[in-house]
Amino acid sequence: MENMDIKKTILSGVQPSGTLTIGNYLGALRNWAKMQNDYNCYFCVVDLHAITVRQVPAELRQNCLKTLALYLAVGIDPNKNALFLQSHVPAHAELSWVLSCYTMYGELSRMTQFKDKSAKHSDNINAGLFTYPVLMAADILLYQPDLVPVGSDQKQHIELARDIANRFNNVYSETFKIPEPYMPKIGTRIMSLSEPTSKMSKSDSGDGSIFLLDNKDAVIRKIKRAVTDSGSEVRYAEGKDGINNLMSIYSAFTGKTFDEIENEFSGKGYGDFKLAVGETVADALADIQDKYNVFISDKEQLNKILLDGSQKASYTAEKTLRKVYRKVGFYSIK
Ligand code: AQP
Repeated sequence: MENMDIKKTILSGVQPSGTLTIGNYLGALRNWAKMQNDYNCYFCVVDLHAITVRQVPAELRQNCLKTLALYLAVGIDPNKNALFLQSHVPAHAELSWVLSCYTMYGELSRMTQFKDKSAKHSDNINAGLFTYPVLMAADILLYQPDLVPVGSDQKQHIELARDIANRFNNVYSETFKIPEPYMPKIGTRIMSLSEPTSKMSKSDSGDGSIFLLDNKDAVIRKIKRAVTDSGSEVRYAEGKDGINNLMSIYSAFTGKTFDEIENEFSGKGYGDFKLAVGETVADALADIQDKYNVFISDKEQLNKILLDGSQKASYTAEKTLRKVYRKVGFYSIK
């Protein structure tokens, strides 16, 4: 039997706030699948985070299962990893409260995601949107992970989680392991096709995002319409945000370097390049979708995976939470 104790631990999650994009895949999921044999892994669907933005309840429930089925479809094995919903492990919300008393207002005010999301949802700038990074710190610190594999957009949140952990450890004694962010070299920040200076997001409507469940026609159409510049040479360069983004996507899916891509398309225009990117992405997604369709149709199996996963996760999470409660001075009757 594998010895779980000698492996390092990783934790990561995705919000079920829509259908996952190739940004979520390249920035996060694909790396999880690669790391699962070498690490003791906790992969969560962070549904508590999703309600910082209004969700339709029936869609949120469905998106949780869809997200889980996508985890499985990209090759994440429920027998090797704990796969669970955040709301099934109450320790996340409980630790979040404690940590919020060790997080400064000024720190939260500096979070760029809060600024971006409050601009996007100006009619609903709720306290949860503001304290989101504290819940994320709790998500992470509960599992004492060594690494947190995420896209670079989450770097600031992980730095805050480290600061909160260090602060707590200094006030009491060593309680939390200080985790490191782990980011892919390519695909760390996939940009919107329609607005290549903003990141691709699953909650964006329109043609800026490629969703993992998009069909081939939609993928080809969106990439054909992707915003580029007035030039015609396929070359990675400052100011060519649209082309740089498509080159990153092509590179991430094919493994080709930027030099190889520039050679492949030398003398050809953006049209040929976009078609090649579209075909490559669509083929990769078709493979994921075939597997997804099998998993999503077996709700009983999905439920069982979630039950097993939340039991595994709760075991570790509860251990950390009990330690924290003891250190801060909560009275225990046990
Ligand atoms: N565009 C991206 N490029 C690379 N990585 C990305 N990630 C998200 N977008 C990109 C990574 O995906 C993981 C899960 O993110 P999340 O669901 O927790 O929330 P998010 O970062 O806010 O993702 P979205 O897609 O933009 O969701 P919405 O639209 O709901 O806000 C993280 O590891 C993230 O780095």
